[in-house]
Amino acid sequence: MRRAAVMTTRVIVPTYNERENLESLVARLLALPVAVGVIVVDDGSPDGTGEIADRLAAEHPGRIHVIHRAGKLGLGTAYVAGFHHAIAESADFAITMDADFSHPPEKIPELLAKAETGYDLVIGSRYVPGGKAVECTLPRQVLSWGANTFARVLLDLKAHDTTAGFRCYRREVLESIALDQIFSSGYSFLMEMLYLVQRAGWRVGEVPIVFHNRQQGVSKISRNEVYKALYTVLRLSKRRLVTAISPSRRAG
Ligand SMILES: Nc1nc2c(ncn2[C@@H]2O[C@H](COP(=O)(O)OP(=O)(O)OP(=O)(O)O)[C@@H](O)[C@H]2O)c(=O)[nH]1
Ligand SMILES: [Mg+2]
Repeated sequence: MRRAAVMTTRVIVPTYNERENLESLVARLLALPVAVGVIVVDDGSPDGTGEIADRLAAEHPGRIHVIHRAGKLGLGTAYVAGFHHAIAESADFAITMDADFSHPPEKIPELLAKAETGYDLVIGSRYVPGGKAVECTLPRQVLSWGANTFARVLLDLKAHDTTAGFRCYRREVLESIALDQIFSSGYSFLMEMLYLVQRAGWRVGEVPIVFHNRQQGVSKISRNEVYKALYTVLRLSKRRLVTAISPSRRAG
């Protein structure tokens, strides 16, 4: 029988120089029709985002938790820090999203509704019917499409938006994965995590979203991150191949 108790949700927002966005994002999150707690993971943003997060936490006791890290340690490890906190708080669901409004907060109830129908990971997706990316430059669209296709083909990923940072994870999924052993520390963490989730046999679903390019603040994605993503996909596909042909696997 389904549990009648109210499910608890934490929204993890990694931030690095998001002064223009954080306060209005938190306001939109706290105004949602579903109750969510917010975990901000700030990497010592030079623009004072961490102090804004502390003020918001003081203004909304019990709704916002701030994790301060010493410096820019990467998006992937920021997610992991947030996941550990959500697990420690026994949250039923942990949602990740960017601070720059690329991911519409109002879609959160839909992500949760889909998760509650039996999906273990739900992705807010640009690449399923009804989803799209707007206001993005052509090079950015090509990069995103290329990275997605590359990862889907080489890693046999079933989801259509493999690089999306807007995701809802069931807590058990996070508990089943050795989070601290994930190799990728930056943006390619998203592909690696999706690969691990699918390989573990969890059910992955997608909800269409309209992805808006960042309006305020500056992008942190560098050319280096793109090379790292390429490397991540190649590394994982080699691992996949080796596992597929290893005799112990075939015997088992
Ligand atoms: N804590 C933390 N957050 C980060 C780090 N790098 C990026 N972020 C945050 O991760 C989210 C995604 O970063 P973005 O710069 O928006 O990257 P993007 O969405 O791929 O690129 P643009 O939308 O073009 O800016 C934002 O909320 C950033 O502030 C990091 O090293 N540490
Ligand atoms: Mg962004």
